[in-house]
Amino acid sequence: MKMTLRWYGPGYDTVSLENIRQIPGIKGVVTSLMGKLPGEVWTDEDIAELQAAAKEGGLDILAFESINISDDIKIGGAKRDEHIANYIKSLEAAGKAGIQTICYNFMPVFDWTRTDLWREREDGSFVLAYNQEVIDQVDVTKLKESMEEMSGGHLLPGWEPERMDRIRELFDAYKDVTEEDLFQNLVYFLNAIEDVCSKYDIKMAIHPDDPAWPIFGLPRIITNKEQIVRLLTTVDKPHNNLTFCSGSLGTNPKNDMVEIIHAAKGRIPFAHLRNVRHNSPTDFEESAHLSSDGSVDMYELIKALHDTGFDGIYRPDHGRMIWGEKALPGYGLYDRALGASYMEGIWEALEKAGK
Ligand SMILES: [Mn+2]
Repeated sequence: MKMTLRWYGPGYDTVSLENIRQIPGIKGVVTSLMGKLPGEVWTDEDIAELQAAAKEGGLDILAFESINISDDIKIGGAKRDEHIANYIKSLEAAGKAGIQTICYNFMPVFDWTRTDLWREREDGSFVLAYNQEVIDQVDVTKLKESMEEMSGGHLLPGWEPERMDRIRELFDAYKDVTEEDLFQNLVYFLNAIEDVCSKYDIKMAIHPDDPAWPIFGLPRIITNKEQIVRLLTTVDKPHNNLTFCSGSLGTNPKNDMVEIIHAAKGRIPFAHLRNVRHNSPTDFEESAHLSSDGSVDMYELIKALHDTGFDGIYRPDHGRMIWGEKALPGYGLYDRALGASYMEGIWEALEKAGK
């Protein structure tokens, strides 16, 4: 498995490529055009510029995370076909540039959701956390302000302010969209992009919903094994794949992630690996990567990837904020580097034990 780190690109990330490059075993970065709104075209020039910036730091781009899907595509709205045509142009540009793994998600309105971006742990580190009781009391129209406050003014991926300004309108637009509608709109999208994906051997890798259950009364369709298997079998084509994310699927203790990896065997080109600690049935926090620090057995997960022949890319996903670092919540350098080394060690042991 090839280790990568997420890098937000020039002007967005606080961690330099020079530092990322010094993490032992790093093979490249996964990144995105942060300035693009969902529905807009990624041009050849946009991608060439981003690739040049990565190259200047000595690293290649191994995947795009993410090319976001517009709400019109998710809802099946008036601009769906126009936005899909734009998405196809973006995929064409990515394919021409040699980038063949594309992460995306199909979550309505909100990308990942947390209630605390700076929860202090016993050891003085800071982590992202989620508490359902807080969510149940939250006024969604004020969520943008509270996220902005918690992020310390950084632009959070998936929380584009332009979209959050229209939050009421968005909730209205999703009001009659059922889980089944959302699923069928995803199938429509995947069928529509099949040709361009086959042309460039592009692997679309859907990211699970985070947290892995419906929130704010909005439908969620990628939260467990049954839903993932349904998607992979409904569009049973090489371009339809999963980003296996232990941080998202692991939010629900009922998910047996080893089983999910086996069920999606051969369809996981990209993995996000990290641990989660469940404090109560309604509260979890993002712990250090080690099995001993959280509720997920990371050895068993990585072994399941190894057993199923995983040869894709992975990233250590989020890390804790440690050693006084100031960075985008979840995306500091130090703890992600520690996590990466830990997981590289597990992989090396599995490789050698298998010989
Ligand atoms: Mn993830």
